[in-house]
Amino acid sequence: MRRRHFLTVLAACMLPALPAEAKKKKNKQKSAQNQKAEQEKQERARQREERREAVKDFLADRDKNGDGSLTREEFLSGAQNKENGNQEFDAYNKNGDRYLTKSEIEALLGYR
Ligand SMILES: [Ca+2]
Repeated sequence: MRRRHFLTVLAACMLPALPAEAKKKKNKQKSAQNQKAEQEKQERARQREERREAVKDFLADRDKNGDGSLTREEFLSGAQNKENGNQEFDAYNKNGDRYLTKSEIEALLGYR
């Protein structure tokens, strides 16, 4: 009887602790998830920045009028081989207009 009483008291003491522990564990999981999400977000931002820089570098000596896109003439000015350059321009000029846009240049640089 005495032992049973002891166990009842012990259980009563432990009960409030259990939800608190569970909550702590949940919070820990949540914070790990948040941390992971934050890391992924930072990684995406880093990749975006890397793409942006790569396009900027690619445009730097080619985009003569600085409009952020390349005409065929601008594109060919940086090409070693004009014939290959023409084919490359056509291959990456997805919408067939007169320019390679930033997203088309990203594709050309292997980012899409
Ligand atoms: Ca241009």
